[in-house]
Amino acid sequence: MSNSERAPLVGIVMGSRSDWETMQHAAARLEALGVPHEVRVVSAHRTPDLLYRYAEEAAPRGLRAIVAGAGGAAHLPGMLAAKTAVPVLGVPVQSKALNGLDSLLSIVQMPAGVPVATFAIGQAGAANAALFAAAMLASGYPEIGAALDAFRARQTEDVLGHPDPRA
Ligand code: RP5
Repeated sequence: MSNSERAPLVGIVMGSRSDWETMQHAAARLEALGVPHEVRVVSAHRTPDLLYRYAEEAAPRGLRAIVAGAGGAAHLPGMLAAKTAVPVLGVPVQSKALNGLDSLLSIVQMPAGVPVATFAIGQAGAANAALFAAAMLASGYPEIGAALDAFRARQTEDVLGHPDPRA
């Protein structure tokens, strides 16, 4: 059974199918670390009722974190955070018009009391949000912690093993 078929611990959601190019990097990291997850398109503007339902059902369904990516007027992470106590990790998708600065500011400037952990614009943010979600789960799921430690060790070895950037 693949990690995306087991009862999900992490929900990856995005405002549009067009966000998948970015958000696939979150899914790939969770898959590699053996973190059960699901992937859904949930739009704050086009499917607001679905957004509410997703947020309300997140905790009872066992989700421990939601990685939410959106671009432009990126209200998805903030509105999810408004409707669930499950931690929301926001990923600003790089928009065409403003290169994702709009997305970043939309997500990061939450009012006190409704937190969204905000990551970098684009692919790096998606990858790091997934790694952060895995780190949040590590204390309760030792196998995820071990996978994260192994990933970090490989990453370090890779850098140390290739010290000459011309090679
Ligand atoms: C946002 O609008 C989505 O998150 C996406 O980044 C952006 C553009 O959506 P599409 O017009 O590509 O569907 O809601």
